[in-house]
Amino acid sequence: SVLGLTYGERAARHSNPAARSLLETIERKRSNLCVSVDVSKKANFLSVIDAVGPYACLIKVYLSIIHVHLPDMIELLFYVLFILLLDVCTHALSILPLASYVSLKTHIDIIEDFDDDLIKQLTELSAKHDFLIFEDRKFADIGNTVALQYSGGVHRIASWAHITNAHPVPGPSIISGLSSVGLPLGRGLLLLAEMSTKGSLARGEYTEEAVRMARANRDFVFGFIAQRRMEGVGLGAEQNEVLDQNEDFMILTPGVGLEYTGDNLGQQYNTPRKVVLEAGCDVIIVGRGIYGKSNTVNVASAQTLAERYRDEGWRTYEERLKL
Ligand code: BMP
Repeated sequence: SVLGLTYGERAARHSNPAARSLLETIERKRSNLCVSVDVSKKANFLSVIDAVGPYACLIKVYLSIIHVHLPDMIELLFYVLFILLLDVCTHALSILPLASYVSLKTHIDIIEDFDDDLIKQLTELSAKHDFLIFEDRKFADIGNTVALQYSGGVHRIASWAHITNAHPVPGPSIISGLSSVGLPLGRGLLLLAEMSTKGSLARGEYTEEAVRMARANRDFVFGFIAQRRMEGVGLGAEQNEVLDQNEDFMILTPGVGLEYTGDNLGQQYNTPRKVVLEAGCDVIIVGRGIYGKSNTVNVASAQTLAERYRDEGWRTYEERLKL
């Protein structure tokens, strides 16, 4: 098991540059804390990151929830209308017979327009505080579409996010699509093998398949979003698969909180201790436990709590090493 190794020792066992860099950052900063910054105002978003940055190895963001400013919104609308018009012209012949029940499908997030200053500041903070950036995009489409979503659109995720993630639901082609964009840039991917929510369907055979998909794409997929280490999962004798002694996937775990057991929308929390020591996970992902639940973000308290979660996560890891 890799549980007896330090994060630093494990860095050498990964060929993916983002994985190596994450493990080295964890070791250097003595922090296995990933702060999840799900706040929707640019100013709050950046000030929370500036405050918690010193304590985190990784900052998890989901840029689609940042509000687009009104002027940008109007411009965006023109783009959409323009594209729709183009689409209608190009496909006029095939669409005309269907005119009464036509519906046009777009991918709004591959439209070019966004506040580049936010990305600039985020990247500067990542250098200032020495953390990596994980865009929690949860890709879930066919290979060709995810490649477009990952490389282009409003957010151009691949150009700044060291790490992103995907649902394995479409099968291995989602990895091919994303790695065609991310691998040349030295990016890394996590698969959502399990979820923290009540009643999650990501279990059993689905989780097993996720592990097999990752195993077949080790250069790009370096770990999972999961609730436990999943050792031996996907290695059933009937599959004739051989256990790779060097197998070292990173397990990043959301649904972590010290104060609560859940929210009223299905989220379930475990303590850092349970996650790192009992479940053998590598990185704790903490959101509202740090930046709070109200709309007004208290930066000072976010800083104190980030320090507390970092200390708890690291202490537990050191305890795990001694087992
Ligand atoms: P919080 O600690 O505030 O509950 O936030 C958890 C974060 O992790 C959210 O951004 C959520 O989208 C994400 N997440 C999760 O909670 N469970 C999962 O299984 C996968 C996730 O990405």
